[in-house]
Amino acid sequence: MFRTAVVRRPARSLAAGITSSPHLGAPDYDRALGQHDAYIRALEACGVSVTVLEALEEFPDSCFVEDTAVCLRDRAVLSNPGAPSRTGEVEEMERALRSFFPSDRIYRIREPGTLEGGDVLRTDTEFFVGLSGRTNKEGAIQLLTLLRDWGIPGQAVPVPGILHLKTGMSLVHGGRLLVTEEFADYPPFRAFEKILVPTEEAYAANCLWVNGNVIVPAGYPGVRRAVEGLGCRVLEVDTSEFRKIDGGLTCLSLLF
Ligand code: CIR
Repeated sequence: MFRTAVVRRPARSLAAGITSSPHLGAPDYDRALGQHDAYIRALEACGVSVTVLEALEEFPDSCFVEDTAVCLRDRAVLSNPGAPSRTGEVEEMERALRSFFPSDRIYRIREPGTLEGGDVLRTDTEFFVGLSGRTNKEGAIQLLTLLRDWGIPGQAVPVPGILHLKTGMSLVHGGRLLVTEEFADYPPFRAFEKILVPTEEAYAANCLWVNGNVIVPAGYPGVRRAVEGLGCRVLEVDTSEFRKIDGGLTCLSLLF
């Protein structure tokens, strides 16, 4: 059960965020703010208390707070983003997380390790840490070692040609995984019941499970139908402006 969410308001500089999809155009700041408001309302409707941090103009990608830390109920691990323009976001998040965790319960991923939270998938049984262009082996080992010391199992998995592990999969109701084609037969996830996302809806593989509800991105009817079929409550939030700079639903919050 998640009680708390931490989000950060999108900056006006959002349009300068890193993107692999320039053909989608630049995000519209006002529309992004409206979508962010709706995201906060959806989280609240799922029963979490939302802390909203101020925008950071010097960091265009800073609304994607998921990448800056991995939070458990009683401790947090600050990340070390593989994208150099995002490194400074971590210090800002550390300040915010101090209101939730004692300082001796805040850990960090250190050089030469890099890790972004978008590569960390938590399932009911274990953690998976994606090895991507943003998270390297050293960063993954540092996180997995901490988790192991805390009695939590986990493993590193290669991420095939997408931004983060959770760009292509997310945990939905009943411990199932919503996955894109690349992960349909991926050996590390063999034991999971999976729901395959149609290729044309690949962006919607990133949904957000919160306390028995699933938040889905607006505009992906196949994924919406599939998730509704699981018998949980489905909430829809439009993320079109965040998508333009490779952001999805999980990226926009830290939940614990
Ligand atoms: C980036 O490339 O870092 C941002 N434009 C998007 C980050 C998305 N974060 C996530 O998937 N966890």
